[in-house]
Amino acid sequence: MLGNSSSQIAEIMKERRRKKKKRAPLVGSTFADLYKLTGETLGEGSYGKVENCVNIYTGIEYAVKIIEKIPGLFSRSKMLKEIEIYHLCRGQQNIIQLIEFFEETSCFFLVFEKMLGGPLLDHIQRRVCFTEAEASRVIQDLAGALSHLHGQGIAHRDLKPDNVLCVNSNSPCPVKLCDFDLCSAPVSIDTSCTPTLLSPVGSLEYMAPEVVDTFLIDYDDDDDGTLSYNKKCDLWSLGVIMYILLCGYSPFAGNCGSDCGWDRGESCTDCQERLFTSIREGSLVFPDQHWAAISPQAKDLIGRLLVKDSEARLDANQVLGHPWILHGGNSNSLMTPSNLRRQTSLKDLEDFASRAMAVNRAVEDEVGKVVTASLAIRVPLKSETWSIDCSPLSCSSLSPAEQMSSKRRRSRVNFWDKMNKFCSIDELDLESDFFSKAIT
Ligand code: F4J
Repeated sequence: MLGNSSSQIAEIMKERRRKKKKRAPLVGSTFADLYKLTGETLGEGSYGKVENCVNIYTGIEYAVKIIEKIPGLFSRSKMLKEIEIYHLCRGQQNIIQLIEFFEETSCFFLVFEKMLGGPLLDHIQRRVCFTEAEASRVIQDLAGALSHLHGQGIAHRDLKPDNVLCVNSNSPCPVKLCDFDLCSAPVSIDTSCTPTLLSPVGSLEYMAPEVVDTFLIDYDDDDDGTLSYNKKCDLWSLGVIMYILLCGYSPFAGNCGSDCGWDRGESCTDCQERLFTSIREGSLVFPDQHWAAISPQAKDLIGRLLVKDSEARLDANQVLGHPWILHGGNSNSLMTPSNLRRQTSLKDLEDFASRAMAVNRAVEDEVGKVVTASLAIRVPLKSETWSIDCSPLSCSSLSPAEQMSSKRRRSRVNFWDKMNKFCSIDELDLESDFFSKAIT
């Protein structure tokens, strides 16, 4: 048949008009032309927030990261770098996929695929059963993501549980890594600052810039070893996550044992020193109470990740070849979900994990590793709100008050708000679990 009957043509035209009406405009669209916010906030951080949204034309749900262009805080070049990283990671199954982005007058909108299971630790604490085999799969996924990033010349440097999202609502694995957040508060740090490391006055009085810096894209040839050093920081972080996954508490803790108020957020020099010493010494323990049933292979892998000497630490590909990853863990139920539920605040554990990693990196830097764009940051007194300032290095010895009044670009973080409220094994209420809210 050469042609269609007129009624057929009329039908086709009608169908085309109908389809046309539904088709999304191709040019000049804004975020709001294509997506509708549902009002559910999925996450909030110094970068802005992540909201749930729906594509108006397909009805498919997404997560949108909204970053306001706040003068002095927002950096367009960092925003574009973040987008570029996502572009370099397209198709990688364990890194969240950026679907599209919009630059508008006052905001950037980054539309991501939706992860139905939400943040990893939130997911695990809701479960009745979480096994070594599942933990092994999570670590395999993360090592795969790191292997890809490192292969692209990108070091994450802020790997922490809240940047790990579960794809499905009914299983903790697979997981995907998110948050290539170059735009968060410490954006004021200018990497063109002179890269010199001040020696600390006192054991841990100064910390390196990694504490506040987030990601590093190092497209250089890595002549100075900076990239390989930063890659190894990611592997240390992976070790911390693995430890937390297997028991539900952090590997490093400090507690003087008296009722000093430390766990209520008050100041205790003794606790502070113990914590820092514990991190610095890397004194890793596997208390029998929660670790007796955990396989020797799992402990072996943690022991090869939480090594102080970053050169001796495994790299991402070696993790992928480790027996605990290759053969998977056993199917024994872990105590992680109930231990996580006993934490006063899961968020605080996550924050602690990232702070602990930062301190570890600072300590490593102290012993002479290569650091880019070093800034000295004095560990604040517990009551102080801290200012991180990208001033010339001479300014780093300013008192907190002087730093506060500095006119230079800066951002504030209440260090102790984040640092203190975590639970160590000593602080867990191990006798009771009244607050169980398991749903699976
Ligand atoms: O780039 C990001 N920075 C934070 C962040 C959170 C980023 C991407 C995605 C984030 N969160 C989520 N993304 C997709 N689905 C979700 N949180 C809960 N479900 C999610």
